[in-house]
Amino acid sequence: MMYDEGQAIEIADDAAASVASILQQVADHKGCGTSGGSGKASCGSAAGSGDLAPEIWEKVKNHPCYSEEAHHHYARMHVAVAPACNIQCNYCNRKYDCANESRPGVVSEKLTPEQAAKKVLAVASTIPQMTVLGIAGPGDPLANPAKTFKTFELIYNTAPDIKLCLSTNGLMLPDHVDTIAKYNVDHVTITINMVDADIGAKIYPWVFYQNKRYTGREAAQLLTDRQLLGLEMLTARGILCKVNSVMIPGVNDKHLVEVNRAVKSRGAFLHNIMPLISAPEHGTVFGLTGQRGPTAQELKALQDSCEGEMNMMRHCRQCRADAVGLLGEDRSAEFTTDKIMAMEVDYDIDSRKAYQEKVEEERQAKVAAKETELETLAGELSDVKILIAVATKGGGRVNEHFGHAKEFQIYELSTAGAKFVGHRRVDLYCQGGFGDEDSLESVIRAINDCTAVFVAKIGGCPKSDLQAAGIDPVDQFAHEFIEQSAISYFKEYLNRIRNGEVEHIVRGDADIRQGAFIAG
Ligand code: CLF
Ligand code: SF4
Repeated sequence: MMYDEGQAIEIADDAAASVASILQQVADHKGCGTSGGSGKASCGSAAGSGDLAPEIWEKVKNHPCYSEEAHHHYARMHVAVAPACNIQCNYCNRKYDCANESRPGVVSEKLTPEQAAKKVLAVASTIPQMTVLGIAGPGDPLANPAKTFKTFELIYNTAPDIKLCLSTNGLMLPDHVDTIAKYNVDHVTITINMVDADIGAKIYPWVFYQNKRYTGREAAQLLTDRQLLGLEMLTARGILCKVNSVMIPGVNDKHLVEVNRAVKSRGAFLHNIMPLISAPEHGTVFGLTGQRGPTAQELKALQDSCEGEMNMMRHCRQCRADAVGLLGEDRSAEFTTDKIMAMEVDYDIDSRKAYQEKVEEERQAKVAAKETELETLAGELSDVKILIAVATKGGGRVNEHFGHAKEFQIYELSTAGAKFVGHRRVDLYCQGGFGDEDSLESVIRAINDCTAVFVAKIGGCPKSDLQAAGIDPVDQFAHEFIEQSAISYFKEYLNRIRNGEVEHIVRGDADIRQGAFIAG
């Protein structure tokens, strides 16, 4: 199926004007169909389209990064067509993928644009809920503009139902805004770690721009100026922008509140504050100097403090540059270059659409179930809040065995309902059919701030160790919807407090598992 390019761009221009005006309202604190009178536009994370303008909802409804709710149902893929980079970040070792999106230590298989296009069509025909193609490395996509835009052009012309997404350090962004708009790249992420060059000089040793190498404060000033200009130009065109920031304790952690304000005022839609992942074996400057990353509660506190200002992304998985699948899973090994080249591709837009309609039905059922359960909480007066960890394979259901979980999704429960607040990667507890005690200890440390862990199934051994650690293992909601189950559990928890059966304890902090990020 081919697009009429002229017609598509004309339509896109009209829509862009409308979206730009909505984004301006967001920036002006007027909100875009705001909820609760906060003036903050919601990313439709829980309530579906209800709290978003229709133009924005169309853009985010099946983008797994721009809508927390969509990430339970829709997948994205990356193609690693962009090897070069034009800056140096102290959290990056250039032997590996760009750490602005990936976790450190991951190496992706590089592709030509033609190989990448074949891969996209192969994945789209195998995984019909794959709705977004992102280019996020392994270097900076805009330091490789010919390969990046050739790939987008090929997909724009052959698979118009796939949303195009780009992630960049922003240095070259102002030069490419027209081309980004021309290919309907409707989602752009800029990694902005500072708006103050003194702080920037501690993060970026150099920047290479127009055949000249800049260092120190001058490099950081150049980078921040270009990033903010690029952001303004994109939002003026109605292109949805997300800002990624790496939280580096003692360097930019307090400053990120200022970054949040600066990007919100320029119309950014979403802010994704990610933890620094730093270990000596990554070979990065920060890894070698012992710069630590934040704890789980430090990260959550910063995200909570910025949430009053704008939408916060809390479900980022710091994906590799050739990631494929739902955000919590990695199916890249099924789509290596050898396998793709041997694959028969049957790209059928109608069957993809039919499949996605089924996904929407399930999604609506989930939202309805949550809302019904939420009504039963009405009138509850309590300021108790707890966190729970959930083992899930996707679909918004409690459907993973404890021993098979590679990550747990974290929900905060209160009388306001169940809110997704993050995830914790863990090492597999069950290896070759046997539980591993060291892994169990690391899992407990990763969810130590949680009152309960919801699983589809759990063995006797880990169950008693979790109970000894004060974490309630819950398997009564196997294969049920997560939020509905969580609200039901919370009501019962409040009852048990009232009856004196449990004493509510505010739990401590938890580890962000640095080691769990090293493997792909
Ligand atoms: Fe990829 Fe990034 Fe697009 Fe998503 S990822 S280019 S916006 S399609 Fe998403 Fe992955 Fe986090 Fe990126 S979870 S690392 S935020
Ligand atoms: Fe590494 Fe990405 Fe920074 Fe370039 S922009 S140095 S690839 S983290």
